[in-house]
Amino acid sequence: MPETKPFCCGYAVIVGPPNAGKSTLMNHLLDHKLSIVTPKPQTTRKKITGIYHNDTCQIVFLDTPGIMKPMQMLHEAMLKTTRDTIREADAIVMMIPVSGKGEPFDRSLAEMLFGEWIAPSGKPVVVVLNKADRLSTRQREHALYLVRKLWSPQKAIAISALHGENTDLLIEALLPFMPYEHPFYPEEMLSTSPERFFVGEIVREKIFLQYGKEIPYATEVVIDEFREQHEKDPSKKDLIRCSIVVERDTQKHILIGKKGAALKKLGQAARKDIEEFLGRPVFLELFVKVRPNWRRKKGLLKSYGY
Ligand SMILES: Nc1nc2c(ncn2[C@@H]2O[C@H](COP(=O)(O)OP(=O)(O)OP(=O)(O)O)[C@@H](O)[C@H]2O)c(=O)[nH]1
Ligand SMILES: [Mg+2]
Repeated sequence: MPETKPFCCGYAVIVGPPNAGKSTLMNHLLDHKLSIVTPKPQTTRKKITGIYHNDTCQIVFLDTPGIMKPMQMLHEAMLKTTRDTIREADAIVMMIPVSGKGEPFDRSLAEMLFGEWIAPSGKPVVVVLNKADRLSTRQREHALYLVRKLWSPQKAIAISALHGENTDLLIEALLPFMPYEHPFYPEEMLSTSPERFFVGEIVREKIFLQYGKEIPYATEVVIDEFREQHEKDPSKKDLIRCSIVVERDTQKHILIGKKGAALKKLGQAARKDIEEFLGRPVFLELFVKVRPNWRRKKGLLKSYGY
């Protein structure tokens, strides 16, 4: 008789600098676009739960905001999220992005990450060197050697989240640290966050992709109304009313564009992805509001869920 492995379950937090590929990794593991991904740093602002299932384990992945030097109250709230999420986890996936030129990774950044955020938690850590598609085999081996020498993690793996390379090794590496014997969530469940949260995130992703400079960073998205009409009457589309909050009038004008063209384009791109995500058609209405300095105002930040 083949030996059957006991079932295991637990929480694994993905921690790393902004733009490392944390959200890309979670999406790849779940085979679902759950967390938004853009080429700009500081895309993820809140904890995103993604539940990975297979026959032998359930791993609840926690995607977190990237670790950076806080410049304002919003950043401090984001970092607090990451800190609190590390506390919840049974194991840490420390993600370091590699570069193809010079040193294989930013050593001072990685040392700060390990010394200030990972080591003090005392939790098991699997280091993943992401974007390894940029390295030759020799460079990969050198980078892994450095990681093992510097921090002696439980495991170190070079992966490409974008191309799904070696991500199965990460699942295997996490299994010994998943302490529970029964799954927490039903098999069809992908996340604990509600649909409306992801709808807001999709709008935010499109803003990050469509606008440049400070616009994405000065923007917050709030779902004012999510009227699910479809379930009661399948001939009706769900209605989503969404506010885009910016800090200044000039930003509002840029968001809206000439004769509303930019906002229209944004709405079209967001609606397409929202419909794909929900699997049903929707009406999406976007409004732009100015809330001066919302990123520095405790009350406003709190009302936006930070
Ligand atoms: N070449 C390469 N690019 C990658 C890889 N993984 C992610 N990227 C790219 O890196 C960028 C950032 O990816 P994200 O997943 O948003 O990074 P993140 O760590 O979640 O970033 P924040 O949410 O800002 O903290 C995107 O343009 C990805 O396509 C990889 O394995 N190889
Ligand atoms: Mg992210």
